[in-house]
Amino acid sequence: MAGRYRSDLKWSDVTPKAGWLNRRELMAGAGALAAGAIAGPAFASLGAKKTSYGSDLEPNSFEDITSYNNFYEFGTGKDDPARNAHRLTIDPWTVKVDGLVDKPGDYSFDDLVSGMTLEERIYRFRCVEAWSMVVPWVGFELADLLNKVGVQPGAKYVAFETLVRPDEMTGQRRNVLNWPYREGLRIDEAMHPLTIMATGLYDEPMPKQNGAPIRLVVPWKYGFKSIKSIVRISLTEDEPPTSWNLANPREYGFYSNVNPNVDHPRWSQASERQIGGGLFAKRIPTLMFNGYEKEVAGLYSGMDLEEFY
Ligand SMILES: Nc1nc2c(c(=O)[nH]1)N[C@H]1C(S)=C(S)[C@@H](COP(=O)(O)O)O[C@H]1N2
Ligand SMILES: [Mo]
Repeated sequence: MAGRYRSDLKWSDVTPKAGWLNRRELMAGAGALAAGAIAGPAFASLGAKKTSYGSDLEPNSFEDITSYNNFYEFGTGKDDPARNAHRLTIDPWTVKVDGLVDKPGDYSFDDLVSGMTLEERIYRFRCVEAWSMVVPWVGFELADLLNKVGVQPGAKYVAFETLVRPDEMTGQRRNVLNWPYREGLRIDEAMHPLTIMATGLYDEPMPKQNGAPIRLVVPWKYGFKSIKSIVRISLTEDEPPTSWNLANPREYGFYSNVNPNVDHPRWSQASERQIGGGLFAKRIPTLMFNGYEKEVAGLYSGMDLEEFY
C-alpha cells in the first residue's frame, strides 16, 4: 500500500483528485479565501472553503482512510465496513432533532446542512485502540447547527444516535453492542469550534464506511466518540448513556479525551501506530488531547482527568 512514509511517494501522489494537489498553494495566500463558499447540492462537498486547519499535518491516503475502519454496524473486522457499507441507503436521510431545542423536528439532510459553512479540516484522529491517522474532513461546526435549532437554557448535554437498520447494516444482526450506537458530549464540548459535523473527506461526499451521510468528529477525543451515520440529535439535561460506556464503563469513560498519561486497563495509551506507516514504522508518542491541548484544556480545568476519563 502507498504509505506516506515511503520516501519515493509524496502524499500528493496518492490522493485521488487533481484539485487536491494545489491545496498547499491554495492555502499559501489569499487564494485560500477565494476558493469561496459552498454552493450547489448539499451532498457534494466539492468547493468547501480551504482553511489553514491542520495545514502542517500530512494526511493519510484516501485508500488508508476508507479501507481501515471501525463501524461495528457492518462487522467488527477493520475491512468489514469497506466491504459491507455499500448496502446502506443514505438518500433520503432524516435526522430527528429533539429535547431542549427551540426548533425540534425531523430534518432532511439538505435542511440540516443548509446555511452551514463547509470547510476542510485536517485533523489528527486517534482510536482508543492506539492507532491513528490524519484525515482531511469536510464539514461544518456543530455549534452552527445547534444555534440554528436553538439550544434552550436547560440543555447541558448533546446525545447522538446512529441509524438502526439490520437489513442493510448486517453487523446489527448480532448484539455486539447495544444498538443504536449512541454517543454524547457536554454542551461546551459540542459548542467548541473544533467539533464538527463531517459530510465528506478529501473533497468527496462522506464514504459510507466512514459514516455517510453525516457524522461527528471530535478530534481531541478517542475515535469512538466520533459517531457515524447520525439520525438523531437530542439536547438533554442529564449525561446521556453511550454505547461503549454501557458495554464496559471501566474501559470507556464518557469523556474519553486522548490522554497519554491515563492508560486503558488493557494497554498503554502513551504511543500510537500510524496507519500507512508500514510494517517497520516506529510508534509515535501520543499527544495530550491528541495535540489540541492549547484549544481544549480549558474545558476541563479543575477536573481530575483520571477520575473523569
Ligand atoms: N455508529 C458508529 N460510529 C462509530 C463506530 C461504530 O462502530 N459505529 N466506531 C467508532 C470508532 S471505534 C472509531 S475509531 C471511528 C472510526 O472512524 P473511521 O472509520 O472513519 O476512521 O468511528 C467511530 N464511530
Ligand atoms: Mo476506535
